[in-house]
Amino acid sequence: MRGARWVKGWGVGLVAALMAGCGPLPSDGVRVTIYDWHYTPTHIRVKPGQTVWVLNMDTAPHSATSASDPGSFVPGESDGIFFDTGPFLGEERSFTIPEDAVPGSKVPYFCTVHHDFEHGVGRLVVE
Ligand SMILES: [Cu+2]
Repeated sequence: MRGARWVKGWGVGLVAALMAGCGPLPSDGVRVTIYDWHYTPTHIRVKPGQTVWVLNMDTAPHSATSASDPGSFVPGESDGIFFDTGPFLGEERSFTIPEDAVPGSKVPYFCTVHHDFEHGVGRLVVE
């Protein structure tokens, strides 16, 4: 019984940690949370050199992958920027915007596992 209680307590702690976004966000970072099959927020604004942290709180693996065209659902480069977290579950992954990214660059991103199913298309804009 004591062991079961400990496991339950650990589970609540894990959920609390996930709800908090796995700890403090670095001051130079931006976070996208995937929950209920949606990117939140859907549109993010980033500065050159900034790190984007992607936290998957769903029960299915997802990715955040750049595409050259918002309708293609094929990994690709847009305005010289490419990123791909790869499919992942139960953790947080990150990518960094190049220091020489041109302000005004627009990068659509999507999930390589599910394409547009439920997710919609995320949009990243360089400030
Ligand atoms: Cu997905």
